[in-house]
Amino acid sequence: MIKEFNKVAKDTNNFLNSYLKKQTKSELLYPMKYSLLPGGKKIRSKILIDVGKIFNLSYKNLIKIGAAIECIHAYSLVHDDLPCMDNDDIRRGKLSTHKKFGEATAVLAGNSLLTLAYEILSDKNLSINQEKKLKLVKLISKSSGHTGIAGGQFLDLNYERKKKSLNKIIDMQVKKTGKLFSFSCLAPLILTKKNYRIYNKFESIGNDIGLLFQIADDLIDYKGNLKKAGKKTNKDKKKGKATIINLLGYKNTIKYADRLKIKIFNKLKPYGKKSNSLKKTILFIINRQK
Ligand code: GRG
Repeated sequence: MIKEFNKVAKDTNNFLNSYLKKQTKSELLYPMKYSLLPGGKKIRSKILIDVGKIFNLSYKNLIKIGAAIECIHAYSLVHDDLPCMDNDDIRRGKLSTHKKFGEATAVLAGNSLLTLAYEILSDKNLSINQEKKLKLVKLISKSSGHTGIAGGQFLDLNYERKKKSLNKIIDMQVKKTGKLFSFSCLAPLILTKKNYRIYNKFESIGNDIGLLFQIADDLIDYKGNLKKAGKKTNKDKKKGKATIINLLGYKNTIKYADRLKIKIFNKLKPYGKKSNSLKKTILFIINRQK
């Protein structure tokens, strides 16, 4: 499992490295690289590859699409760490981008990572037809903007120190984290032109994987430590974050996550062995320590 993870991470990083090398030089390239590489677990790319396996898709194309996802993800982390957001000094075991380069540079490097994602998706070297490219661009935009990551982040900041219902917390976490996972699950379907029923099913699988991922992240904050997590922990309680753990407590959150896992696995049953890789990644998500 770790071997498969490492391969996806390595191939994604290699692609991003050579893509950045071909860019016209600018002063922002270094802070962009710092925020993007070698980067984190590349779990969104791994999910994309796993779903691609179910539908027998080309690994090479998926690595490129995954690289675009990782650019948006890195951008969201750079902005998430800013003083006006979650104000964090450490990310991926090193200084967060604004701590290393200053706030203005972090904002601009983040913005440039966002636009890089669109550059990668619309690149002529991504060998898929224009119609599919356009669909990918539209979906990744919806996943990142006010109906996705940015909208979820807005709610997350707004819900601090407020008592929110489970449904409101789930809605916020699905937007903040789930929508990009949902993109990872849907991009392969765009490439294969699957029908609406399957599309809706994988959209909901993606949202649920993202929610599960966010719950695991909150559990790491609750129980983990800086050395293992590569970022400060025990922050959610101090900040009064609206999380499922803060609402339901530790034990009930574990039960909730277990039910969510069973729900996802049931939806994957029709795909038999072809979904084994995705199932293993989901188990990794639940048991991860960073
Ligand atoms: C519109 C893209 C965009 C961003 C602006 C700041 C912001 C709005 C959104 C923040 C969203 C955010 C940081 C969500 C948390 C998701 C999460 C649990 C991140 C940790 O992901 P990992 O563990 O990180 O995959 P690595 O380091 O492994 O890549």
